[in-house]
Amino acid sequence: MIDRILHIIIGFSVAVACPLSLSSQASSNQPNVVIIYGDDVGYGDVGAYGSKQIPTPHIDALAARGLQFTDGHCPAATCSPSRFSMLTGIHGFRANVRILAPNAPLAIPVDTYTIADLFKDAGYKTAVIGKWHLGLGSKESPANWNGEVKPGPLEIGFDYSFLLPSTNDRVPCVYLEDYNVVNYDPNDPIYVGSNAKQVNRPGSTEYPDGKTNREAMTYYQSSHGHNHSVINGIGRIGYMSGGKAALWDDETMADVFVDKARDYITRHKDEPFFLFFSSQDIHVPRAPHPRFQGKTELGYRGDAMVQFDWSVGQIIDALKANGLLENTLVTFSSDNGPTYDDGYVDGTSAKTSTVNNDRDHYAAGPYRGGKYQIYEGGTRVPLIISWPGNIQTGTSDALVNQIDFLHSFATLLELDLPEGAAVDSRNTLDAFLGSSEQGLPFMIEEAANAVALRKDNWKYIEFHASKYKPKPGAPELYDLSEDIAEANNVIKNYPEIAELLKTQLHTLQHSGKIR
Ligand code: NG6
Ligand code: CA
Repeated sequence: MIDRILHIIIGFSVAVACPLSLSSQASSNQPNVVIIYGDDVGYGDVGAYGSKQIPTPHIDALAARGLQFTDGHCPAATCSPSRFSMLTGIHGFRANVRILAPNAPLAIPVDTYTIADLFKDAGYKTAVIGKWHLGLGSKESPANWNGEVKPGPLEIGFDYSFLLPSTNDRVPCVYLEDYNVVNYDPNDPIYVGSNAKQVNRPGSTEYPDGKTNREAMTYYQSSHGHNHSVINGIGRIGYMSGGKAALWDDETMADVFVDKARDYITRHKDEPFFLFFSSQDIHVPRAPHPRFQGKTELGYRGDAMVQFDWSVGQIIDALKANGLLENTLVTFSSDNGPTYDDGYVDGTSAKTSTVNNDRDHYAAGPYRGGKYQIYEGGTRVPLIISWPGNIQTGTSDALVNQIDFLHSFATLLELDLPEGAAVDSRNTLDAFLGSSEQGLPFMIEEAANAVALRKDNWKYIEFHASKYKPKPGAPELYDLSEDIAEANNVIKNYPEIAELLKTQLHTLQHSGKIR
């Protein structure tokens, strides 16, 4: 007991006092970097992580060629804050980033240093292809879907973007290439908003309102929310009108992103590039291409994961075809943990569950909770890094977090971060490349209604009021060395440890930075 307390005190002071080492173990310092990012993919949804029900041969092969982390985390348990943190190296709670509404402005101030800026500074070409959900336009000048939609990724370090602007369950249901809506028709102007009356403009195609036309939801019904504009037979969050010729097709979305990514890789094969490939899979509405439907016994959710695995295989294939596999560092991960019924009656909840059932599929693996939640299932996600010839292969139990990509890649590229940039991003390059088993000495986890501090074997959780739960619960403490499933809250047994962790958490939260 006293040992444990001492360990915490000493560990903390060491972490604060030591300047970060900026030495790099890398043998090549200009690899292409491809971040493959899944949406709501859980720890247990990948074969290499124990999934028996979902075949993921391409992701498993990536793991076999690379390093597979067992304690790898996304920065938050929901999409926008997680992505914000990965791109900026700043915790979402510092900027008050929450899940963004369909027409939200860009959540990353344009003067913020991002991971794309870093690669640009290193002379790379930089692109994002896929789901964005970090807002577009500004507060003063909201996104104009009939003109140039900006600011967006191009203002924060990316040279090229091809986007699903928000999420696939939100309007506008169109692709955006750089500043422009793809297949835009000026005779059918696009309006986006939260209020039906506000967006049904004369001259623009009107879509059924799910609130009054449930029968228009022919793909599947919404289970909660997702009942505003109905597009392609699927109810969405938010209203839009117009843009009929520009509407995406949900079932070919993976094909579209893969084509764009393959094309990007081929076009840039002779210069270093950074590609953020951000799949919509396996977020709701899960609508995999018919060629993937029925590939698992788990329904749409499992089949969407098979589709995502195919996408991963396609990116690897494009790298191989261009002779780039050896000189490309590929990461595979997810923006938050798994969820089942997230708004549509797609059969998932009946067939996939965290509780024991005959399907034996545990989307969060052995961990408690999932998307939205502060328990490990919320942020402990698959994390694989491959860089043939330059990385230790196998598995690593080091505690690592995507928020540290920015600083770690800066180390790899031998670049100093600008003063005040990426304040929560720490250099863990050696852990990411497998040359050290030493991960983070401590780490903050973030969810919609809670924050937690992981340190050594302990996890201390503090809840705060949220929209859905105005009265927060009492703090909790788990000993992960004995209780990986966070089943036994031991805060009453170890009040001194809880107190120390609480103090450290508050210091980190209020100091405005982690480094
Ligand atoms: C929630 C939505 C959910 C999903 C989530 C964002 C409702 C009731 N729930 O508000 O369906 O869209 O936001 O998911 O509308 S995320 O992965 O982008 O964070
Ligand atoms: Ca997500």
